Amino acid sequence: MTLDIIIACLDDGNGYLQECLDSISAQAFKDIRIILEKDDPKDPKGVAAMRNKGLASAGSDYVMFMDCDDYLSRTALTSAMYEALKNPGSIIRIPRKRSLHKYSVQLVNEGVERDLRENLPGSFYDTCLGQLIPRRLLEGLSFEENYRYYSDIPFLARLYERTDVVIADDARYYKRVHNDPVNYPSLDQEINPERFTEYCAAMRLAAAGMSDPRPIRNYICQFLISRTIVGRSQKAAGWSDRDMNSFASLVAEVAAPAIEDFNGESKRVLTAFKKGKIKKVRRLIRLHHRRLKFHDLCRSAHQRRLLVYNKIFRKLPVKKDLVIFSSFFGRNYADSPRAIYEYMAVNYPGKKYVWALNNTSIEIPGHCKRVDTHTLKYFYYLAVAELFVTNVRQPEWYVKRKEAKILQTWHGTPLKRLVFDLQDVYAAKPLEYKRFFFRQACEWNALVSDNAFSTKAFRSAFRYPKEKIIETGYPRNDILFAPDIREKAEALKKKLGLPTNKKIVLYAPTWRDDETEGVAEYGFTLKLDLKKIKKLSDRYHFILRTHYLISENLNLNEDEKRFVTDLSSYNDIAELYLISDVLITDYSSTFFDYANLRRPILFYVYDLEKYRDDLHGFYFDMEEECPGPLLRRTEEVVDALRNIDAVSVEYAGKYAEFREKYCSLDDGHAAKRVVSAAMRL
Ligand code: C2G
Repeated sequence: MTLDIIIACLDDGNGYLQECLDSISAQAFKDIRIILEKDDPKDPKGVAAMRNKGLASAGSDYVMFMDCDDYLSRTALTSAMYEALKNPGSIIRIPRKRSLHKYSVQLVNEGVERDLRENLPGSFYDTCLGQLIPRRLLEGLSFEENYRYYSDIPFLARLYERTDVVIADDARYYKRVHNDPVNYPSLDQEINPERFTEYCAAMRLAAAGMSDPRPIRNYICQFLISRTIVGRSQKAAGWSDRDMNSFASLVAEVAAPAIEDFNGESKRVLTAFKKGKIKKVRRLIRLHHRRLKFHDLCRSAHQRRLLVYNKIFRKLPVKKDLVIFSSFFGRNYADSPRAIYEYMAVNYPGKKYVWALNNTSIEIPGHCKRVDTHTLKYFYYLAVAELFVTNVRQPEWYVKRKEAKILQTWHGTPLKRLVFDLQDVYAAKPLEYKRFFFRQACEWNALVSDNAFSTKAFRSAFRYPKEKIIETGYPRNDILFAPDIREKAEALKKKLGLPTNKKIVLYAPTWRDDETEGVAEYGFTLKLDLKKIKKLSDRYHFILRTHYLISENLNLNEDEKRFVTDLSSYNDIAELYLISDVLITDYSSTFFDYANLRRPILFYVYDLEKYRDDLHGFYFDMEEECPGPLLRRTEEVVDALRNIDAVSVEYAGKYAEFREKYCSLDDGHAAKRVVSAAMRL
């Protein structure tokens, strides 16, 4: 059996086309002919025309359509062809999943799928992609070239009347999600007021071409119900009267007989459409969303707090001299917000201070209130505070008021590419991430930068204006210049029960974007082989500390606990720097801070190529600039620790250059400089 794959392409698919072709050439099934129909960017004819051109030259047993920015799972065609052998004459449908990842990363994440598209009954009308179609069934069929978005619908409506559809369950067709709809929207993401007019025309054409239009009638009804009185999308509420009337006449003239198959609210909405009662449709949509809102309020304390925040607290006067601090979303009393608070508490005693801190076991010096981020008080203080000092993005629901100010300290010198400098976004809401981030960054009155390198990166990553950046060194590093760091370190080691007769090694890796465990939760696989590390336990004691986004606990056994202490939940990593004689890290920004101590740094970068080339990308050339060796295996880490003095000598020059470039502003007084700038905001 042979297969023609027709790929309609406008340009190089913004670099995605190669991944599409790679995924095809990687298939075990080889009897494939690729028909690549490139549209002329100067005079584009559209996808339908390209596909018709491809059809004209097709000659294999089966035909499949792909978009140039999509790709196939490794065994997709083997699985599909197996189904074709078992079901000769049927259409073999490869289930579509949306992917946020590059092809190379998706392969690693095979199975880590997000079925982001609800499977509407009959939803196979909306695209011909990823279906192996017996070519003999395509006789007399073509795509309507006047349509930009919905030429698949009439084409499929007639095709499905000629045979049945069999699903190849083990196969996957990945629909690549464009996470930058601002600069590179896919057809689905294009905003076009004509879109629904075309949709209705395509549906009419589909119904007219069918000997039995019942399936498409049902599909039209399902589509309207799913967009108006199912789910939380508010899009239908925003439909123009013109679109509403298009749908109304589509229901009246095409789908009306199917209304009898529905009941309750669905039937009410469809009947209102059929009668052209647009006001009633809008009322039913509003009612649906009010019911959801009420349900939310009953079910979710957060929604109730949000209602009070928006309807009451935001209307209260902003309290002058009230400052609220938050570090890592209320997790820690740490980082630059802590340093700024401790400076202000001494030098601005007349102000009132609030800390958003969920861990009640952490002590906060001085006079301040503390609120848990899950309480109404937190919403209250965020609404009325004059100054909000935070080291991460403000909550999505937070609205900065005119009289209020946000001092964003961020949480490290960026080694990893960020936000607008990222092609692939792995955040919890990838499609909104860049849009949200930009809105939030616009609300920051000032952004603290540790050095010129950070300033440059932040301007590009956040699209943030230079004049609002306070380049002063990092307040969080002031602690590293305190005169009593030795005493503090000894006291802390005793408090933590760490041996004082051994050197302490801190292993502080960052998180991996593709080890998702859930929304903003990541897994962590300890790649440091503790059995080998144990050989050093006569000289060293190890602290393991995973990133705060890592939700998994490190399960150390009793033997390991003799030479390893897990301090992942310890409040402030800056204090752990003080007690550590050596830092082992990877792509974490920790080393830009630790370098202020002039102590050895080792880089355990077992997945450097994947992290740099596939996952995140860097602003910083690690091979070139790291002030310590890049180590790939535990054995190398053991050797480096065994010869740590020689390593320090070998990297002394690079270390000095590194400090000059990244640490020159850190001098123990950054908090003072930041606060005096903040007071002028
Ligand atoms: N951190 C920590 N423990 C770790 C890793 C990081 O306490 N094991 C803290 C450090 O203060 C570090 C900060 O979290 O500076 C940021 O962590 P990164 O590993 O650099 O990763 P990320 O949170 O993605 O921030 O500009 C900084 C970037 O935004 C990176």
